Amino acid sequence: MYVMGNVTRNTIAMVLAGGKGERLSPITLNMPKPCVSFGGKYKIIDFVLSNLFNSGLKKVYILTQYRAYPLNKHIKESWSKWAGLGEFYETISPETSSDGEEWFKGTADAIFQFLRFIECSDVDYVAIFGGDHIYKMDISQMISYHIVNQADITLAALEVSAEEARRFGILAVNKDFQVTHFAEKPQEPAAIPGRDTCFASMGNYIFSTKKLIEVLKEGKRKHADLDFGKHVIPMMLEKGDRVFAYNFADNVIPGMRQEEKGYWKDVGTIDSYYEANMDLVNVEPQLNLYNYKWPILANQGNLPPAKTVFDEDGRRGQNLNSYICGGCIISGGTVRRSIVGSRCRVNSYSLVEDSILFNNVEIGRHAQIRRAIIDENIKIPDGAEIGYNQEQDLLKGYTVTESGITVVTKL
Ligand code: ADQ
Ligand code: ADP
Repeated sequence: MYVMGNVTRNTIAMVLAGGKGERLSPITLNMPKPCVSFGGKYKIIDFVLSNLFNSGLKKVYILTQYRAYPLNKHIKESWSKWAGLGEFYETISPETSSDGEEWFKGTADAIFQFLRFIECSDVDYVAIFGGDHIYKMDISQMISYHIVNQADITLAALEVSAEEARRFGILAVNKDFQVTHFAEKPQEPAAIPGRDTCFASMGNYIFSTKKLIEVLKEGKRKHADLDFGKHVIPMMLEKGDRVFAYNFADNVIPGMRQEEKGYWKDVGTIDSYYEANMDLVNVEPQLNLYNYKWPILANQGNLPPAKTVFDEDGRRGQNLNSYICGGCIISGGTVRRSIVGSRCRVNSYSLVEDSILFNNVEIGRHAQIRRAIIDENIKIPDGAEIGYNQEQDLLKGYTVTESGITVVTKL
């Protein structure tokens, strides 16, 4: 078998982090999806970067495009310090050349524009991963699998319901898990034989370097907007390249609990994002962030501890079944089943239930908040009610989702 250090040292990673995440609007109006906070102190991109880090893969380029600034800042502040000799976490963005502005036109085009980084990297494998998902994965197992199969490309894949399948690349495999068919976001997704589920691409690929260079050059001759799902994978299948699926359900990380097996969330819509956050404050969440054998790294910040205080009237500030981040002061208010980001204040006689507060939110006295997401740096006035009356919330200019989650952003 392959030794982990050997395969991961022979691999560089390119993380695609430029997507707009339109379905998460208005949360993504000022933030790219990978930079949206999750679980209070994390950003969505911290999950894939932690997976790479814990797998021993520390040569990482992060490709940014939409609203690149907050992402650049986050990588610089939180990730650059984890790099050692010859290792790096660096963001790269589209460049303007004398030929005019070269915006990335598709996921594979984004990689193509930085082909020279790959060509001079002297590694045999390139891991191309999305920056948009919440999951834990030992990527070295997928690289070993790729090597054993002598594959040209390996796609990470998992079973999804037929309703979800239209949003993904859907594959069919033979008994050896060699991919026989691939369709990007098909209208009528083909089910796994004998089941009512489909096998979906997670948008995470391991490429053999030589093959990647070859197919990108060839693909760019035909498609200016070269995309992995739309063009590169179908083209490789047509040419008879060795395309394999890696079954995510086979991945095991140290300290993993049974409920966590196969956990992978797209968090692409407000409702799915909200649900995945709320899972964390369950007594037995599916995603366990307290497994120190597979830590999710984040910006530690230099913040004082969270504090709860009795106010001057003797009202007890309390947190029940919640995540409260550093620098928060819960003073005479009550927080239940909620995620409270760094540096928030919850003032006397207020109630925050089943909600997500981003960083630096202040909840005024007597305010009542339920089933809401409050964007960062917002001050909720004294006595405000949010999440109790949808019509009122809409009148105030807030967004209300189909399942009744109210999103408050700066207007
Ligand atoms: P999508 O997620 O719909 O499908 P896309 O929107 O292209 O594909 O995004 C893929 C990743 O690339 C995301 O992480 C996004 O942030 C990033 N990205 C998008 N455009 C970018 C750009 N111009 N520059 C840098 N990064 C960019 C893909 C696959 C499907 C698969 C799903 C799984 O095409 O086959 O099923 O991912 O979610
Ligand atoms: P099990 O049935 O124990 O899950 P299998 O080896 O039959 O094990 O399949 C493992 C996974 O591979 C399935 O859960 C499914 O996601 C996927 N799979 C199996 N066969 C196919 C196929 N023909 N096309 C697409 N996906 C498949």
